[in-house]
Amino acid sequence: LGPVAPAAAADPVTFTNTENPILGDGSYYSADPAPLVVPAGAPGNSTGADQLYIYTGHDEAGPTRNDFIMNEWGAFVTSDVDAGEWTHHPSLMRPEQVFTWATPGRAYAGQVVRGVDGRYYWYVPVNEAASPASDKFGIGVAVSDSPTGPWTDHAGAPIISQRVPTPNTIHNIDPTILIDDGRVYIYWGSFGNLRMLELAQDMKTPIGSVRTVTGLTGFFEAAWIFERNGTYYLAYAGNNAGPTSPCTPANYHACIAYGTATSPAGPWTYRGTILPPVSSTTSHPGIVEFDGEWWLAYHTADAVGGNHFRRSVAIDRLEWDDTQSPPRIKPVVT
Ligand code: FUB
Repeated sequence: LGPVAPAAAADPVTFTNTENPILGDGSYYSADPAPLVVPAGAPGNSTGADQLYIYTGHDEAGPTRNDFIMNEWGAFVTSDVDAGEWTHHPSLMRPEQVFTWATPGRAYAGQVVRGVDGRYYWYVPVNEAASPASDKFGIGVAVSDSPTGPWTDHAGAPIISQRVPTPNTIHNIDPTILIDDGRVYIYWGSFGNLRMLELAQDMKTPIGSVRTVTGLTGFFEAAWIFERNGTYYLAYAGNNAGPTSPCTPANYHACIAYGTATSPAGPWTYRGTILPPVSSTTSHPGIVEFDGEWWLAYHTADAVGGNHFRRSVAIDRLEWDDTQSPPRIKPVVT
């Protein structure tokens, strides 16, 4: 099932599809899902119903290209996942539109959260034009009064990069944010390196120093932090084939694994896998409670014409085993 209404490239498109991927006809490839609930009456939601936004990157690689082409981020929006009635915003933000210090492209995985002031903050990895580092990724933060924008640069510079706030040598991508009792934490990283930092309530100023997160078996990238009933959960893409892989089967496709902690700062305890390796080499979790149920958004290469660089976002229910302490996530059967 594809778009039902012709529209200009950046206009929202509505379609109905109850299958995975959410948009599977190959007309638009999406990756790195980042769900956000926008309650009825919240700024930007006058529909009268709670809305689930799934922000994504846009995979624009041709069929034979062996690398990402990602120039923009968009979002799928619904008020009822089972009904499958989606509005797709194909292009909500491009790096160079918002961040004067960024180069176009490499619009990798980000996350939108509502700050303590109720505004929408979009944390994204982008390349910093002036960085002398060979890895120019930095994490920028954009702000808006609406979940669909318009977005403006909130910090005027990367809040994290190989230059700031403290020099580091990791791949500064895949930010995920936790707001907990008014305190703000950002986690990020890739290639086995996961870092965290507390931010002030202005959503951009570092508090304290960068910490290394450990204890998550086979952590590769794509961290997703959330809290449920006082337990902190950190889901992530597990390592590819290798001695520490949590994935079954262990191959060159990542799985989604998770750990738990009793505080945002850890220590973290590995708790198992949530999703086996998918058809794309990368995997990327986005977990949210919406409409009284829990959901796992991820991506696969399962759309028409899909491949490792033409991924498409999918969504499944997530169920809990509350007989264990702390409660465990039941593995998703796709
Ligand atoms: O989409 C580009 C990168 O691939 C993301 O930043 C990673 O999480 C992986 O999904």
